Amino acid sequence: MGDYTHKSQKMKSFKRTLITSALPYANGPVHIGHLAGVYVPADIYARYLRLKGEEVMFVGGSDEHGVPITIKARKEGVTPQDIVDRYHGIIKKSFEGLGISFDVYSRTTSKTHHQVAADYFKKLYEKGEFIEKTSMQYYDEEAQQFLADRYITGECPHCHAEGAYGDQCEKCGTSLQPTDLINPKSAISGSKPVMRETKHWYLPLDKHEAWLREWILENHKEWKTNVYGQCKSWLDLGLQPRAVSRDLNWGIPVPVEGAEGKVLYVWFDAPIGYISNTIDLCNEQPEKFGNWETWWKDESTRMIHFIGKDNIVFHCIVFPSMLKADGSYNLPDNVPANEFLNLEGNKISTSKNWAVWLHEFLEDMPGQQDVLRYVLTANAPETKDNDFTWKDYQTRNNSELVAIYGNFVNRALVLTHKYFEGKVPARGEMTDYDKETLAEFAKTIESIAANIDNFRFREAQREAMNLARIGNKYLADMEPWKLAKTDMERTATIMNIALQIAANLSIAFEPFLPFSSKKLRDMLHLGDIDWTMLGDFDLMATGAEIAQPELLFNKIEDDLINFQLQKLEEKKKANELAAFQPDPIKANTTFEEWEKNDIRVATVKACIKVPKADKLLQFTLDDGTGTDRTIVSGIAQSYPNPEELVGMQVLFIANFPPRKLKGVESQGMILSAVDADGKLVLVTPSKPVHAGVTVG
Ligand code: B3M
Ligand code: ZN
Repeated sequence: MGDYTHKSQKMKSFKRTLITSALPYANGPVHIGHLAGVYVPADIYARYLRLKGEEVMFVGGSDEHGVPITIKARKEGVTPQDIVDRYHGIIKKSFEGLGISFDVYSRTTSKTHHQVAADYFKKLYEKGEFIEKTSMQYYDEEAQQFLADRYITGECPHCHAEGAYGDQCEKCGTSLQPTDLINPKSAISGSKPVMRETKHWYLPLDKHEAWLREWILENHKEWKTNVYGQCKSWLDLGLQPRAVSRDLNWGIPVPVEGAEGKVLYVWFDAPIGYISNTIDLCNEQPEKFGNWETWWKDESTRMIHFIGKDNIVFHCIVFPSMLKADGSYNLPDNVPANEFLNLEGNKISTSKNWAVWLHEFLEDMPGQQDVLRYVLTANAPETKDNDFTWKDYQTRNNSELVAIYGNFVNRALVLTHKYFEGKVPARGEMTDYDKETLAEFAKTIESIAANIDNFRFREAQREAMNLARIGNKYLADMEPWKLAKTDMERTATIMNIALQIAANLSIAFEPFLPFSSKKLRDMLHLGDIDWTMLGDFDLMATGAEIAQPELLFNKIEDDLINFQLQKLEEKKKANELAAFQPDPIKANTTFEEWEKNDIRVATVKACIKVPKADKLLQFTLDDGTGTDRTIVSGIAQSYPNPEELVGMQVLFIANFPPRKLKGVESQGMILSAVDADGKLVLVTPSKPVHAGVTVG
């Protein structure tokens, strides 16, 4: 087993690696942001270590507690258990579909987990590791329960929108405390909540601050800059005690007396889920994984947490404090958290349905798992937020996977069939160029490993693609299809080298692109592999038969990409419509006030775009006076073919003072409705009327 060298030059030897990946909330499916940030890198790492023959356990599972799940259940009129059953199923199946090679994928509603988490709490409680505090919180007397922040709505104190939540106003984005809300209301019964005293248990993080500072800031300088930086700013702000229980009826009951109606806070139980899932796995496969405690408590085990940046504080500060409070556990060795992936330039949002969902991708794009894995790694948000676009997906497939890797492999196999009846030809004397090619190849292999060891998966995959580039260039330079006419011996050597390179590629790409690597190995009739075989240029024995070639990757045409783009737009629109709320009614007016507006009907005689203004249309109207009236209106984006409006009747305010817009004098204002998506729609009489009549 290997020695693990930290960048900080601290040497540590280890025998096995426990890899955890954040447990996704089972209140929705998994999207490409989760994949790029957490699951694809964790899977690459797990596959790589397994290929190296190391002892690995890769733990995943669903996070099935917490308030959002209860809110979703209430909205749909089902139980929280129904919600988590549904999404756990979808998530688990879609991870399998993408080849995320968890050794265990369990759930925090499991019996094991409830027991393990409750015992964990009890031990800390008995050791005196918690403090108890009472505080005032909103209580719903009708529903007889305390209200989580999200269960209280009211008027936002900043923008005065109705329906702001106790933790945030979604209209203006301000973070709130429940007590900030004007006229708070319970989302459960609609009644006015009252303040009540409640008792909770807190983990005194302030007491852990000193050792955390030393452990992270002194001993883990090798952690990724984004992770180290976030930890440092938390620590520099000073840590506060954190509540580890909640007043809620969904979760793991707090296992001490006098705690009726209280459950463990979801962020207390979720990371313990990593332990419970380890226990489940060791019980299921004791011969393979042995005793669970070896994975959590033995000093020769190292633990790596793969997470997104929003989970850093929980994995670097809160969970380690929980582990330390117990006293018998290892701490994580590294927490290679990623930043966020955006989609087509906008933040991925579950509530706004702006996402590419994994289960839908697998249905829409069958057989393209490796393409998605490739693109997500190529654009992985390792050091900063990054963007996923469908156009880039297509380009990377067509000009990298197809044109470089796929093309090389296809040529190597097709030519072997063409000239050597599908058998690996014998390699003769190698030229200097052959030797240089293989030397460059071997050097690049080392760089893949070094990058993976340092959690730089993007760079590692880029180097793997460089290996394919080396092969592609070799064949392009050697032109065996020309040589075959004159020199079969030299052709044989070239094709032998090309096949050895192809065999190496099927190993080098295995952690990144497991589906196509397997397909390639099957075509080459290559059996079991391991990482040490990389750089061996005798993997393909002379005379061995290879299968008929099939394409490793297929070109992706525009229509597939356009379908995905359109799907995104439609979802966004459907969501905007579903989220529509009418503006609040304005203050009362009077008939006299209203009558001052001179609203009339006109017939459109002509309508053109205003030059150099993408929003403006210039209307020429018959307003019944016999003189044309010109009105400029900002609705060009709703009507891309303005000539089609000719003949239509519109309503306009005739007594607006004229004003100039882009050099055109506008005499009045045309009325339109603002649709839920913000688009303007012209208002027209339900039957034709005489141009110039008044509206009132
Ligand atoms: N479920 C948050 C998330 O999915 C949370 C992670 C738990 S990891 C122990 O981002
Ligand atoms: Zn607001």
